[in-house]
Amino acid sequence: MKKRVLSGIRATGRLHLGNYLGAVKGMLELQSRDDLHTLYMVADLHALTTPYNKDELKTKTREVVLDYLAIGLDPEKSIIFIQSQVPEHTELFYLFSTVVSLARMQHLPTYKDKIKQYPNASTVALLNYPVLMASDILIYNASLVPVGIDQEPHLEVAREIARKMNDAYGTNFPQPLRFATSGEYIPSLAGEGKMSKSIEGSYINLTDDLKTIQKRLAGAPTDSGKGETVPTTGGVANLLKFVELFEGKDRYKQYALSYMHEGIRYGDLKKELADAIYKELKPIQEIRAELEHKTTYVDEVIKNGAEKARKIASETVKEVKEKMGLCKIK
Ligand code: AQP
Repeated sequence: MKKRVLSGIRATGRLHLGNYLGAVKGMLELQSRDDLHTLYMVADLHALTTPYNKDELKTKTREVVLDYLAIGLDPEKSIIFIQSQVPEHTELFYLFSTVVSLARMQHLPTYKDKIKQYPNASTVALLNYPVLMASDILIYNASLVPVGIDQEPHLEVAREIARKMNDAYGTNFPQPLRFATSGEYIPSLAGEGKMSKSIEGSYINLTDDLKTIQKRLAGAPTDSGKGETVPTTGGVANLLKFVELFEGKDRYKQYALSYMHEGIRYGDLKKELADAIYKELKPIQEIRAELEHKTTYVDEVIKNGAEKARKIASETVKEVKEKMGLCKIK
């Protein structure tokens, strides 16, 4: 049997370069491998773990499906589905929660960060996020997970749950590993932390036009443009990282040399970088604009995806329930 791959993105807004380079590029790469069976979801249940607007959730969920398709995820090769349309995820999540300690969840760095960001929204759902994520992955027995490096602590939880379930109940869950891309950590444009949908000034969206990209880059902090060593953290380091990602290593090296000699003119660097980013995003935006009119096609993709995913997921849940000693329906 082919190895399975699972990944997902929360339905919390437009995808940004971090989601694209850290997750979706890896999803694309794995989709083209013959030895793998890829499943990609829109994580709408995970979107409920931080404050959200219920009137916008459906639109945001569909936006991610459109982004997936525009970037090149192909329903002929991958199962593309919406998490809440496969209710088995939440059923397995509950079964998994019986082998996870409260303390383990409370000490996760991602949980601590989120309650700092949303002090009035420290819910049980947020605490349980990694357990649901383990269920998302293990329900398909997925062994490869293309996600950014920020998700590594959650993958460790998934591996622990797999081991505990296998030891306690004789299941045969794999130890899922992260599939890393060269963009596994995309920094914030603001100079500190990671690029994030919910941090204004930190991101460039995949749907941004050239003017918007230029405007967003204009806000990125810089320095005098000159120094003895090239900065490795902060605004300038982040800008140079984007140069490397979108214009290549050679261009990065040229700028690094300029920094230590004649100096960098950030106006020129930002203009050139905006062009390079837009060049990569323009074809995606063109396909996305076409997809916005193909309502029936997108509906079909979503419906078929849920059906295919449920077939696999229900088998796993049935097996786990039996192994955990729950009564079978006669
Ligand atoms: N800055 C990043 N660099 C590399 N990868 C990133 N990812 C997110 N930010 C970066 C990866 O994108 C995938 C989906 O992330 P998500 O939307 O499910 O959740 P998130 O990590 O919480 O993303 P955001 O943008 O930070 O959303 P908000 O602001 O809503 O919390 C994951 O694979 C993640 O690693």
